[in-house]
Amino acid sequence: MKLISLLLASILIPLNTMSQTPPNYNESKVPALHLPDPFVSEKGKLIHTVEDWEKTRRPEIFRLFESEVYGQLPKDFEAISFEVVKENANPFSQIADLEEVNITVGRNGKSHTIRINFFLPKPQKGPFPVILLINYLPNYPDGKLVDEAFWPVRELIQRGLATASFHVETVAPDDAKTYQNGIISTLYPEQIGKSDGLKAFGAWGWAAMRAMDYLEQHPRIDSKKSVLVGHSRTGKTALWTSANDPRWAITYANESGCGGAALSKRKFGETIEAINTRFPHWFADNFLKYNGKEESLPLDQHLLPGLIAPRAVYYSSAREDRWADPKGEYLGIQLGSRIASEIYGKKAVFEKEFEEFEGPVHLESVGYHIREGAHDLTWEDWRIFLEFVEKNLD
Ligand code: GTR
Repeated sequence: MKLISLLLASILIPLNTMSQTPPNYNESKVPALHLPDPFVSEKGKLIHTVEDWEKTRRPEIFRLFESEVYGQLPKDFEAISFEVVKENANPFSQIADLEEVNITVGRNGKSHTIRINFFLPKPQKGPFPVILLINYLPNYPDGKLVDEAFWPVRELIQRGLATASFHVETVAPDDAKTYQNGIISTLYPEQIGKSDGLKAFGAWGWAAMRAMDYLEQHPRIDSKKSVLVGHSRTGKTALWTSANDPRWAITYANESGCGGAALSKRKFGETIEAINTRFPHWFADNFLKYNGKEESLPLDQHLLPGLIAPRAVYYSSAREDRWADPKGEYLGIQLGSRIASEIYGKKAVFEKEFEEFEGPVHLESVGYHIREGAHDLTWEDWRIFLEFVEKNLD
């Protein structure tokens, strides 16, 4: 199932983008980069201290991402309840407890229910660190809960970690025509039609926050040791979620590319026009203004890790995944980690240029690896990332 969808994706990319400018894969054609300075405020004030950052510059940058890139992520609701149901067999019953949790959220007399699947190591009581994966792969027709190649529950449980996942379809369908048919039209209809209104990434991020609401009150979970993981489209989502929700200790975006880890102004591989054309339901409508006009963006993705700092951020790339621009992803974290190092004093300086290093680079609160192969979240990615988790979850 997964293989077919990946093959289809790689076949579809060139076909779908044929009517637009063909993607650039030539480093010598990357334009000279003029990137906004994280350390100078909109009024020209130099930003040196944590207070300058948190009171002045961070809110400016957050507002730019909210209005120009991702759209709003509303935080208000009136009621939330959790119900543990038993619908599916536990595939790991020897080593883990399974909780299938319906999270119901109410606002303005309406409600919406999302589902998380949650495994906890047994027989230990915990409290356990927890990893939440945002899943978008096609639902399994046989109703099984886990594709182990993508979500290695057994290995996580064996390492003493609890792990949960939800599917984006239970929140907002991943479809340009129907994406509003979840929480957007039910709970937040006033967002529809706004140029900076809630779109699919914001909706999925909202669901990750509701999952955290559950994890936070769970007696067997140490929610201070929480890790949010997303691949590709949900890697982009994970980053925006964590910029909105300080409860995540570590945020991992695997091969999140355009609109995630990678610098848009490089225009290498997937461009803003390409992503907005294929996936108009992901980003705020304002993002359309930058189709073919990356140079006029008042920000770039190197500013995103700073919104998460001093909490930890981890990126990874795959060498053949040129569509996601591995070098642009590396620059995103290399430049983005300056907030962690220069404002928060972390040992977080990426010394080497992209072309020189072999990696992985695991620093204090930031990390990166690149592996051979194509676009996918693989066990190799998890294994290397888990080494970073061990060092950064204390
Ligand atoms: C690609 C898309 C990317 C990325 C990915 C995915 O084809 O162009 O932006 O998000 O799909 O989520 O699988």
